[in-house]
Order: sequence, then structure tokens, then C-alpha cells
Amino acid sequence: MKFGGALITKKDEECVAHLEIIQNLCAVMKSISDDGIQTILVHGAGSFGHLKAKRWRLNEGFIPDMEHPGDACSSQEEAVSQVRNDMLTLNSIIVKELENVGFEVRTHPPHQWATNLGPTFSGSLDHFSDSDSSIVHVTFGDVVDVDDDRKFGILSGDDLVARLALELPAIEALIFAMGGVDGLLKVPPHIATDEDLIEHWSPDVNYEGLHQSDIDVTGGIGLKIMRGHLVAQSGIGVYLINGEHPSRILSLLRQEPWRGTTILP
Ligand code: IP8
Repeated sequence: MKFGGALITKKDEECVAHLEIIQNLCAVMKSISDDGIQTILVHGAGSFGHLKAKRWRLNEGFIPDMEHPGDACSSQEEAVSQVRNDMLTLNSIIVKELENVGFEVRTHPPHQWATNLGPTFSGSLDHFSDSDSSIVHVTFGDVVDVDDDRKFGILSGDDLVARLALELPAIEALIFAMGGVDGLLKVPPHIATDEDLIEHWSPDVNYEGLHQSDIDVTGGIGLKIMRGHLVAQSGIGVYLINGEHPSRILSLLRQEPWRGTTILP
């Protein structure tokens, strides 16, 4: 399961979480676990990552003598460590809510075990293998070290969740819980009506998504679709669901009617 950053954080306010949404999502994760299904959680960064990373151009890697007068940090190196800390803070908010509903949680911060970028980033996924549905392994989009002149870069949660889905055994579904939309839409979200939801997407279907490249340092909806499609091609069910209505996730897994988008292989 991927919790989108725009779902779990307030978009324009740096480092503010949407606590009620996180609590509702964690309650649904608990119901899923009570059904005997184990979940691995990957969460995005939202305003705990993208705003500062964008200001310091961390997605472009190391830029000699980069400055940002008036900012709370004074170098890219300092920004890297602040964004890593901010992500640990967001993670701890989510972990606390998972523990409150009764999970045992194991967090794996990517800057401690992953290097390089994109869907073939390096790092062993061994520590995510576990078959106990009361344990949730958690990881998240992060700033990781890169083995070339860039020195560091942004590893998106969408790349993490794709590798986990493709490489761990017995994964049945990959669910992207998103904020503000019911799934993929035929027209831009602000003019969409209920009829504009794309229920089944394959590469020949056009979609419109809002990619806020002014604040987003990873790939927005386009990256989700690319990674989702890669995973769907291996026979795993891939779904986009509005995380503000988390009961739809339960309906999907219980094979009841649900609203959202299925990514076809
Ligand atoms: O929100 C981005 O992860 P994403 C991570 O999953 C940072 O793409 C630190 C901006």
C-alpha cells in the first residue's frame, strides 16, 4: 500500500500532517490485517519533503556553492539532513497511529539501506519479508546517497513500492491511496465530474492529472502510472483509490463494489 504524500500531509503548509486521514487509513489497515492479509506500507513525503527539497534542488543532486539566502538551512548538505529528519518525523506520526490500532511496526528509512534512484535502485529488500499479518513493515520516499557526482537524490515512494511489489513473494495487490481524486480522471481534477473517472486504465487511454512541478520533486501521477503499469504487467492487481474514503480499499479487497481505477497490464 502506498499512502500518497498529498493525502497524508497538508500541501501548502510545511511539515503539517493530516492526522485524521492517517488515523482512518490505519484503522482500515487494521481491518485488512484482521481479514488475514499482511500489508507493507510505503508513504510519500508531501509537505514534509517536497517543499524543502525543491528549494534546495535536491532532486538535481549536488550543486557546488548552491545558496538560498534567508532559508533556515545554509547548504544543500544541511537541507539533505533536514529533509531526512522531517521524513523521520512524518514516519513517526504514522507509526504511532499504526501502533495505536494494535500493529507491531518495523520502519526501514531508505537513507539507511538504499542507494541510487529509479525503479532499479540498490538495496536489499530482505528485511521486508515476514509472514505475520500483525507486523507492518514501513518505508517512505527519502533522500538517498547516489554513487556518482550527484552524491544524493530523491528516491520516490513510488519506486520503492514498485520494487517491493515485484520482488517480494506472494504480493497480490498494489494499492495507491491518493488525495483529492477518486482515481485516474479523463479531465483535470478541478473540472471533473463523477462520470470522468477512468475505471480501467491501459496505455491507450488518455488521462489528465495535476502534476505540480513547481512543488513536486518526483513524478506526480505520471510516475505512479508508469510504476503501476510495470507492476500490473507481472500479474499483480494495481489500483488507485481515494484515500479520503478508505472503506473503498476494504471493499476492493473483500470483492465488493468499490470506486477507483484498475491499472490493466
Ligand atoms: O512523495 C518523495 O517521495 P514521494 C521523497 O513518494 C522526498 O515521491 C524526500 C521528497
